[in-house]
Amino acid sequence: MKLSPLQTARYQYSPKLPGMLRNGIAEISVKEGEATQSVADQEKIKALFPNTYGKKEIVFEKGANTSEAKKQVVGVILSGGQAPGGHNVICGLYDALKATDKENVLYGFKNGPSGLLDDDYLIFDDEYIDAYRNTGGFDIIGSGRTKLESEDQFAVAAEVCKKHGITAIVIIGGDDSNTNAAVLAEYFAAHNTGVQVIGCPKTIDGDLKNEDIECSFGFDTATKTYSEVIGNIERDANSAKKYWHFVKVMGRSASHVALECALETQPNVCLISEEVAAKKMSLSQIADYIADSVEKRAANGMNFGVAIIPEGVVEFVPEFSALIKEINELLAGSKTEEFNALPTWKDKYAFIEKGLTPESMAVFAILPETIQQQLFLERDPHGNVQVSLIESEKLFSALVKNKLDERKAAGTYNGKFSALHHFFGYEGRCAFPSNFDADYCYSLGYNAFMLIQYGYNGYLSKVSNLSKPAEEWVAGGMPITKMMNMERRNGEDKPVIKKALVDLEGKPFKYFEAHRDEWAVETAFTYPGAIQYYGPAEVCDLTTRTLALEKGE
Ligand code: FBP
Repeated sequence: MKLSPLQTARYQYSPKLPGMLRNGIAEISVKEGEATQSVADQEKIKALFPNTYGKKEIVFEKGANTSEAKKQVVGVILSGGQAPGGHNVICGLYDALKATDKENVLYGFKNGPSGLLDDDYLIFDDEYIDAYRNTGGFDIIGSGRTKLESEDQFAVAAEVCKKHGITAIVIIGGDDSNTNAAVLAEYFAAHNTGVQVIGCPKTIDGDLKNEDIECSFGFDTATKTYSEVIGNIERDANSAKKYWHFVKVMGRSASHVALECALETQPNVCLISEEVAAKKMSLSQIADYIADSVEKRAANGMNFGVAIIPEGVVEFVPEFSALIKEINELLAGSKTEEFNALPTWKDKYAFIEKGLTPESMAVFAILPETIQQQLFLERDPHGNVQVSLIESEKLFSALVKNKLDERKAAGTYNGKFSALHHFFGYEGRCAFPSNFDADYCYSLGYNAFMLIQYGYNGYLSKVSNLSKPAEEWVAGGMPITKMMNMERRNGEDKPVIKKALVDLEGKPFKYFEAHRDEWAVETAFTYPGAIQYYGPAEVCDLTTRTLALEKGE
């Protein structure tokens, strides 16, 4: 494989560990804190996790290692969407495992959780690991979205572990995968398998965070990557002064990615889905909100700008989610065939008009035709509309254009509006991890092994105090059950880790709210530039603005 100069240089980078993990394995002792309670629904969660509930929070510190000497055979799984730093979690895990005992073994189950069920694996050695240090991607073993959630799957997993003498499984995943890690841990404990399960918090979406987990890994690099490009687009817009750019960013339901990019780049507009839901905004109100910025800037001679749109926003518009529900029902069962058999879009439109309520039809009617067709043509295997595929950046620019045409006719607007569209998601998920993510991930993996070595089961690897230099980070573990509550999922009450949406009372949103009116009218763009890997710490080791604001910095 031909290596780029950066890749060669990154192989040599030594990730920074928290101070308490720096003196070598023999000098890592454990301090147990208080017994924990789940964040809500304590009785129910306790009943569901009788073997793993209520365990103590733990913190590592410098001191004599008192863990029991035992050969460890660990299996690791990457679960879900790629996030920069995943390779370093595995490198940190491998290094701690080998530093403890050269005879320890690390299995990598391939292509996500299905690798464990299919017993599809590789065994890591130094040469293999060294080719992935500090690199982006999940290609070290591949990832997948199979969910490990049923008793049958757990029984197969237990068999596979027994076959290889596996003592622990590390699951690197988001809120769902770590919820399942907790259920698997409970199963292993209840069946006396002796196999431990440790989770690591991953996702670029930033929605796996709570009072224990300050941020999921990958969020830092992904948002820095998007912010770099958004900043470049802003500078282009400010140079040519002729385009409005509508930029959709990934992040699934939560708007953490959009908000962080806005804090980094100060665009004219950034929608926050959670606010749209709280204010019950309609499509028309959102379009007016954006059009106001276009109009005010045009009045100052600035027919250009940048608007950031979070991936999940349309789901948060009440009238739009009602429309989606009706479309799903309209095409349930054999009606899909009936619909597909209609020869022209005009016939299909008449079918739709007949089937929707007048309220939903009114919403449908204002959508651009390409979006109308997307709603009916691109559907998942269950026949449901794939909301994530809706090109909301194009939807909103079209709705804004309609508003501006109306305003032009009314004589209140006399500018030019020319829109360009972008979607940033995959571009950031496999970037070379920033120093922050390289350090954080390596620490999470190293720490995960220490949790295994000290015998913990059903814990999330926890590294905190992240807005400070790595020396001051605090390494330890938290029982996953502590982060759980009961939620209704697919018609059933389930114990889950609560997904973190943007907190409208939180400091990052409040900062944005206090500045956005100015940004909407002025050209207040900021240009973060590319991630820097080498140079002064104040340039290279920066955390996100979100984390800094949350920590009051
Ligand atoms: P995870 O939640 O698994 O970390 O994935 C995040 C994400 O990148 C979302 O932002 C996005 O909506 C989704 O994955 C895309 O999924 P896919 O890779 O299957 O297209």
